[in-house]
Amino acid sequence: MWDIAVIGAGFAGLHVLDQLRRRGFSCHAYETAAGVGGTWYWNRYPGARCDVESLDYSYLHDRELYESWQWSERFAGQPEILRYAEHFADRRGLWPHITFGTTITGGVFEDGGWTLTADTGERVRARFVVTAVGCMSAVHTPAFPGLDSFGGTVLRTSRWPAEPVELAGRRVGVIGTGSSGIQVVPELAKEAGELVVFQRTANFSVPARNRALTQAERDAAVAGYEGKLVAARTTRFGHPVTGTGRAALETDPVERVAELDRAWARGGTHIVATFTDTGRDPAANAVLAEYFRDRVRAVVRDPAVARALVPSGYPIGTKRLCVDDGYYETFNLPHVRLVDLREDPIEEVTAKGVRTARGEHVLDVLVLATGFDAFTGALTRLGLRGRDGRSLEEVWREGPRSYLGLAVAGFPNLFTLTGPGSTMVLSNVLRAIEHHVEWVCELLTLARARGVTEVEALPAAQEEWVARVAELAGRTLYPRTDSYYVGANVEGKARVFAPFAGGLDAYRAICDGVAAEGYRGFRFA
Ligand code: NA7
Repeated sequence: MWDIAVIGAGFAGLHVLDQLRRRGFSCHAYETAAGVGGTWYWNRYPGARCDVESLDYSYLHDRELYESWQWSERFAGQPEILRYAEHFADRRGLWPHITFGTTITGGVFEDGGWTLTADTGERVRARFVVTAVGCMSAVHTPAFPGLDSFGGTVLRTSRWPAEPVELAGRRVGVIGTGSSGIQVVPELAKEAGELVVFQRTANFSVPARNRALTQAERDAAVAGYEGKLVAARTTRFGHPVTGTGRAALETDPVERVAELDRAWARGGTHIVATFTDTGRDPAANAVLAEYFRDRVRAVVRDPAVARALVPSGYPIGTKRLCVDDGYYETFNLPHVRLVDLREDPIEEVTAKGVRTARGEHVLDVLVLATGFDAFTGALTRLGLRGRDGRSLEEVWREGPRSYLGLAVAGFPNLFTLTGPGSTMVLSNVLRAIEHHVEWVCELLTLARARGVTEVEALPAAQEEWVARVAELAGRTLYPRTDSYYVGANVEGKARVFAPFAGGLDAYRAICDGVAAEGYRGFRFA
């Protein structure tokens, strides 16, 4: 029996596997993919790029790695981030401790440990299980009638083939205009003979202004390493995001636009932090939203297309802000068409293409950029059953319930890195991962020292946490909008805002307090 089984070998899985091994635990990881990297293994679509800057989207716990790794671009692309994950696995000698091509599909807690079962038929015994399955790894394919009958090629951005896809001159359709769709569309337009973009909800998007990093920038990041460690503990996102410190509604309108112009010219998501009130005050939010809408109108030449691309009906920031490279410009190209599904909905996928209310769009390739069963899907799909035999899927039917996002009452000896109820993608996920790994490793080390063999979140602590997460969400504008944050993209999923919205700094302080009080809210046996 392993001391600990780790599920997943993305950034969280690799780090926790390494830290546990360093602490002398016997442990092993199981991974569906044929390699490490998680998100960055699967999402190989052209244009896939991180929306957090490379110098922040890096492990910090390994100073030497931070100082030696040379990111080439401000926002690294998927191939480079995957190389980084592989480099980390090499450096720490993790490969022999991971079984690839193996998906955990079931687990029961019995005789003081977990018995996991895999799709390969393998059975794994482990005292503890740490899940590192990611926030957005469970692919969600909407039930488009006739999808199986399509005679061309169906590609998913989240499962893009490793080998090059021949698209030159072909008729390509893309369903979905979230971060993935918005990144892939300009790249597909470079090759496709014809490109049809099927949009259900227009998103807010900001230009990345991606570019090569200079050696001076890399050196400055290394020189600022200590500061980054401090920021990981003391900032809302885990890295500094500086705005003007002023409220939009208290700033002169001309000055307001000038500030936003500066942020727009710099590129990236930090623009949403320009003013202090746009995340909570609907009137301030409307000012920011209108600024974005004007940018779309200024680029897109066809007024009807511009109207459809202009986001409306929900506050900016309540769906994840997209970061693009020439997305709106793409719609000025003669071979690119937008289909606004609000006016012209999809009726079915046919053998030849996609039929909307107004007619059939003949395609050779259909790209699905339709997103994920976010936050909970990857966990509920593990088929874990708790103490009373109920599955996580059943227990979470009305929404996820966790303590600190890291443990679930009734599921002893289970820790869920970046689980629902933690800050997840509302913070720099690398910073969240490093915090969770350190915290869980400390707990496990203490448990071992005390001869504890069972650790479980108490129901009362969990209820309190669930209420706190809901209360914090209620103070934001997020719950008003249909998004994956509330599970609205998955038919039949309970509408619950899953992340802890209080910021990583506050979250960490709470976790520190829990640990300082002898892991308050946990039962040790
Ligand atoms: P997202 O952000 O969930 O985007 C999915 C897109 O697919 C979005 O535009 C959806 O429209 C659209 N969608 C989903 N279901 C349908 C149906 N049934 N019909 C038409 N269109 C549909 O996933 P991404 O992969 O783009 O990004 C995920 C995260 O990865 C991102 O936030 C970053 O953190 C990186 P909707 O808006 O729901 O109307």
